[in-house]
Amino acid sequence: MSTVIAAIATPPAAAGIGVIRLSGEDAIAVADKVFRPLAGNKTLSAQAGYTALYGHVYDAEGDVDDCVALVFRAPHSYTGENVVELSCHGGLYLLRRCLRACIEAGAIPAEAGEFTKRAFLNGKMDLTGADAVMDLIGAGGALAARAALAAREGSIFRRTEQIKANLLAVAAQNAAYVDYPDDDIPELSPLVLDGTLAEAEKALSALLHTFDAGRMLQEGIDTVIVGTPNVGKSTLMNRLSGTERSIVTAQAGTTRDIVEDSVRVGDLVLRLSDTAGIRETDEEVEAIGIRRARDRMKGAALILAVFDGSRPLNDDDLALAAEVSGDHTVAILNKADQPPKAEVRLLEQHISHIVPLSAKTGEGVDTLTAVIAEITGLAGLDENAGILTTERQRDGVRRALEAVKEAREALASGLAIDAAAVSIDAAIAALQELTGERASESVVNEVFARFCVGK
Ligand SMILES: Nc1nc2c(ncn2[C@@H]2O[C@H](COP(=O)(O)OP(=O)(O)OP(=O)(O)O)[C@@H](O)[C@H]2O)c(=O)[nH]1
Ligand SMILES: [Mg+2]
Repeated sequence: MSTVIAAIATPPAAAGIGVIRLSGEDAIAVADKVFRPLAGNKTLSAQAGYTALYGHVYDAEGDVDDCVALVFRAPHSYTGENVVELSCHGGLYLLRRCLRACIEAGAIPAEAGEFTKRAFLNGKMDLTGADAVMDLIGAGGALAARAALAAREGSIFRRTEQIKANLLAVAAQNAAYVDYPDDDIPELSPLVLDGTLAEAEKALSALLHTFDAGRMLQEGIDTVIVGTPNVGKSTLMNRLSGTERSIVTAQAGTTRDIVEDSVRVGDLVLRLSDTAGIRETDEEVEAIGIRRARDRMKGAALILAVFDGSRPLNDDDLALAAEVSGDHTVAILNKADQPPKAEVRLLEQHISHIVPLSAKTGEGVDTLTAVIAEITGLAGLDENAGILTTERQRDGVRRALEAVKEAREALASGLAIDAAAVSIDAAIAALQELTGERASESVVNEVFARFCVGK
């Protein structure tokens, strides 16, 4: 029998509504001890699932708050157990008092992630679905939210199950052949086996490749705005963030330190840094700012290199263009509201994506958004296909892929099928750990360690 856990499921702040959640076999009985419906002859215990009663919550001192109690009956609830949600007023004092009343009535305080952990243990979702619950809560943009919802509903699970099923089929056939030599079970042909493994390798590496995109979706795209002084970097930062986050003046060298903001551009989230204008200088403070800008560029997933399109490019611009050249750089030809004077040809030698834009009027921002989606690989992303977002998931798929490759190498070097079978089992085990079908307690605990209380 499971204990009854209880927690405040909403943020601890003044709000219209605050929810206390109880889960466990006796959750409804515990709730009955603290909740009295307005219609005096009713009890929560007599209620069917998916129904609500209006009433009051009481503790030893008396009436605490009025509230709506929702009843969910096992297995048709989030956790798969009996669940009651008490929707009270969202004040911290009231919620704590209601929670204490539930605990005095026999519930114990839930640990972080314990509701979802119970959902996993009761077969309501696999471990990748549980991972996605936190991704869903943390999603900063539409694409990330859609991907997390799909994963919550099993998109990663289905993708790995398909791969696992194919591996299991060949492993089972081989085991049957070895274990029952008298039963006329045909031996696996190395060619057929290699075909299955090749397919698994392709599917696993495609899945592994979704990780970079998944991380960008989840955490935002690490983006740095660079350029020579006065080209409009800070104006672009403000345009994208929709606020006056960075100071803009007509003077060169206005931005000295890094200014950061997380901004939503279309369906994507950029973690933007505005930086000091890069040029040759003897001035000490400016030089420090320029060094920071260069440091910030290292490891950035996306560089927005800004150039002033309303004047000819100078030596500093061209040096910078050479410095930032690469396939994750977009050259922004700013001040497109002015007659064009910059020689695009000179930029094209270093940077393949060039977007004319006016940070002042906003013209060209849509094109920039589309180009960013394209070069980060997020444009062609099918968010419903299953996208990896956590290190744990990446590691599980990587281990399965390595094992499949080992199996193929064993076959290619002419070893007996049994040698490959060991690696195939390892690949299956890695996938079973990923979905939690066969995961150790420490793996399960690691997943729920990043959860919040009440979820
Ligand atoms: N016409 C026009 N002017 C712009 C545009 N973007 C920026 N400016 C002007 O260019 C000047 C410099 O803008 P900033 O955004 O401060 O430029 P910056 O690159 O951040 O400059 P530093 O921080 O000094 O390196 C300001 O006078 C802006 O108003 C634009 O799209 N069109
Ligand atoms: Mg600036």
